[in-house]
Amino acid sequence: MGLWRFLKSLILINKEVPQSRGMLYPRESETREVRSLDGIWNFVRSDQANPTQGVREEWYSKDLSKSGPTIPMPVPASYNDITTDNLRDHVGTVWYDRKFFAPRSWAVDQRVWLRFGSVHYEAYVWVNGQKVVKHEIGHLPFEAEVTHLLKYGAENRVTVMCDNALIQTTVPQGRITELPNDEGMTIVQSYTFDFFNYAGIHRSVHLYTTPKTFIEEVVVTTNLSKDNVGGEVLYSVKFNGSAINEADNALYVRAQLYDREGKLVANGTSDAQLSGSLQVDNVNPWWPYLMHPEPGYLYQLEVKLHASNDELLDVYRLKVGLRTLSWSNATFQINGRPVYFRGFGRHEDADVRGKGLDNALMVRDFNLLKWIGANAYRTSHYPYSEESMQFADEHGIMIVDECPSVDAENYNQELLGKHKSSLEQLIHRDRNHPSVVMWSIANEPRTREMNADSYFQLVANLTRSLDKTRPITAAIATPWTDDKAGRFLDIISFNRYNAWYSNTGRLDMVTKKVVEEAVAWNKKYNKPVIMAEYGADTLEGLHLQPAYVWSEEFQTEVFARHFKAFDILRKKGWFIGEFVWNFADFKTAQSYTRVGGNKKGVFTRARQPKASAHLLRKRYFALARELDDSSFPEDLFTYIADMGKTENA
Ligand code: GCB
Repeated sequence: MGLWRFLKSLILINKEVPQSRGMLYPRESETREVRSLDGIWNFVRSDQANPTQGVREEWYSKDLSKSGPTIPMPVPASYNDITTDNLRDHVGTVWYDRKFFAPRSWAVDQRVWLRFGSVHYEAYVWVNGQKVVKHEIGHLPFEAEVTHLLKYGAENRVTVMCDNALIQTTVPQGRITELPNDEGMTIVQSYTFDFFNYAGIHRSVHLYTTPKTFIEEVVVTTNLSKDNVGGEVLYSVKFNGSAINEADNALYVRAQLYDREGKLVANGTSDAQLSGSLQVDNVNPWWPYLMHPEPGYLYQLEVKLHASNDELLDVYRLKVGLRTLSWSNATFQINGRPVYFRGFGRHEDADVRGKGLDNALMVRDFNLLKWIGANAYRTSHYPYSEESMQFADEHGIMIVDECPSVDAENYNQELLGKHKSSLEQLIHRDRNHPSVVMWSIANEPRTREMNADSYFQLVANLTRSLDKTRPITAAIATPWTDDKAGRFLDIISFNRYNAWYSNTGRLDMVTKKVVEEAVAWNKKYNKPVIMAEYGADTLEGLHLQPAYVWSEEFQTEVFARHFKAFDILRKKGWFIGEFVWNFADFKTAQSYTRVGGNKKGVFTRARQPKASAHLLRKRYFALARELDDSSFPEDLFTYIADMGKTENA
């Protein structure tokens, strides 16, 4: 590398990132229709050695089946575990297509949008052979208008090319190498992060209609009075389309707020900028699970866009939770009450469907979260489905919302741009969710590396400029002595595996080390601290007494030693949460340290409890009782003996 290029690589410049538009979750209303394109699509994998063949041969210009044999592929789902051959480890492009009808009624006075909840990693989309959109970075939605490309009252075709290749400038990063194998040379994808790089059309595909002039964006923030009795909903709307009458600014919005029973509790008309506020008396604030008898209280906000002649143009409804967040160098508060986080790092991961959206799994997971008494989780290590965010709103589960940056290293300008863009897209998508209480801007970035400070300063600055209402964290594993990113965060999260990756098997080397490390982080940055990951791989059914690594006894003991540390730390005032790694077992790349995947789950991959789940449940409910006065579930303690507690009859 020449001197100039070397010097240039040291400087990271703050460049603007593209701004997301639209992308409201598709909902039906009297002015909108929604159609799902989920189902079985046709699928072709490209020749790994010839990944651009399909583009050169224009496979999108006709049915995929005309270019070669196709196989059926479910959408949404990862494609990796569907077949019985080596599709699992395919590197590069794959193709999907399907046909659909566009009703004749859509041809008049409507606009039609094609929306993908997530395609991992890079997606190219064509409709009837015309390119409509390209999107990079998985786990985030994207959409395009297809009004002029559709044949109405006729059959249409949508084609998707998806590329799973991860390189040093993708988020997350990976490496592609060419290695000799028994047939000659082959392409190998490697990555440092610890979950399988599942790929494909992971979330639902929708077609939806809007009127010609429609509500493109709604942003909501809320305030509560000091005594939590009075509430305020501030809304701001953007429209798209030409205003019906001459002056664009003649449009206005009518906003109505309904409570859970459907009673109108506030309404108002916007100003000329389509912003306004609604005042709510005797408000039901949004509270986390077990912090209040009625957690997750949601109102419905009805937004009606009107032309100046009062003609109703568009209607969009969304759920709104009224709550406030505040934080200092020692606490995190919701509605003025201190919060102690008890929960998990998780993954979107399941047998067969990989990272594909699965409502049965999602509902089961929320039932387990509530059973175990958790009040929060981190969306490690990427944005989770929009449906799960809505579910968290409704159930009062707090979310530490993480962007897809994991194990970031070799900081460079292109990576910085995409990392920032992933946060811009995440905040654009999730800003209205009351459940989202914190942004996590990275997991285990290599924060001792050169440039880590300027890189994370720029990432944190962007995040703050987009949302001032929530604090910023990152889950850091770099030793506190070497870390260069913590000073740009509001809350320090650290990941550490005492008795597992360090001092393996030494249960007597946990408690003190956890306390010492948390204290050191707090001393260095004077900020609240969360232990965002701790745990031990555990093979369900392996029992060894005395505790030995991989056994259920060992996981239980590791947890108990951490609980002791957390209770010492809680007394210090600035220690605000504990997250087990992981909620459930999950698939990883093949490695000799992983038996069928990462087994640090408290639940198995099939979502059944290991022994540690019962212990954790007792702890989480004990914390809820101590801190928020909630009561114990009846089955929390198994009857063993009278223990002298019952009165003699
Ligand atoms: C970590 C990572 C997580 C891994 C975990 C482990 O620090 O953040 O992605 O799965 O450790 O089990 O090694």
